[in-house]
Amino acid sequence: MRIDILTLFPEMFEPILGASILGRAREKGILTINPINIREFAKNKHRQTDDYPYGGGPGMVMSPQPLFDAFYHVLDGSPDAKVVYFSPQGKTLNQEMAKEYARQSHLVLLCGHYEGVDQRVIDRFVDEEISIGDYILTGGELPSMVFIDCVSRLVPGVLGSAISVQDESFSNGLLEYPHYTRPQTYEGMSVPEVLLSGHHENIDRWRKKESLRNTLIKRPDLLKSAELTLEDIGTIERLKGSEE
Ligand code: 4FV
Repeated sequence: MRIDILTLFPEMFEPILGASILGRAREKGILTINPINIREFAKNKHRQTDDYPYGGGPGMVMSPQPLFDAFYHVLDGSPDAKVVYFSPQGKTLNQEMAKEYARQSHLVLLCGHYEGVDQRVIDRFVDEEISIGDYILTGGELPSMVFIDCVSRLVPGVLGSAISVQDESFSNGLLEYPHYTRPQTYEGMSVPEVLLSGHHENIDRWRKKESLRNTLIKRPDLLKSAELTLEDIGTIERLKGSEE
């Protein structure tokens, strides 16, 4: 997968691009991630990339010329690229969207700044506006990093075979079960016995029940759309009615 990032602050991306899972995936050639400085495409004498808004009002708006030319550059020869713009007006990012984007071969991420970008840029180039939540940030760089993280880890080969994304929160529409590791007892708190039994069917049953419990308590809204078996529905009813 190739990801081009149009940004005024390419240096913001260096720390995450070389680190950990993303760094290894880039070394393996599974991911190509290119921060591109929008300012390099500005043609005016002072390489300005923003201007005052028509109609007046506070703040500045990112000008069309540098962005149009940056898009012509990254989209050249890549008609199937998908363009994402990060904005509070966008569809809120979730795991299902991340799975869809992980299937793409070329993504172009537009990071706005100031009050946002000239609408003609959005109308001409943007396939989808995406929000990471209902709050206002100073720029689209942090949302693009969140997007890159949750999408890249779903690209085959990035996480390696050891880690399954199937058991994760939201992968089946439910929150995850609790996790434990050594030591078996720490400050008087012990790991649930079933996890030490080696009885995989019982462990799986316990994990599903705890996943349903977590979802019922923390995000009951997810139960409406989760993939539930008849046994799951029975478990939920018992959890609701008792201290199980
Ligand atoms: C945002 C969000 C966000 C708005 C103006 C960038 C800023 C500035 N992006 N989810 N919430 N963007 O606040 O995605 O251009």
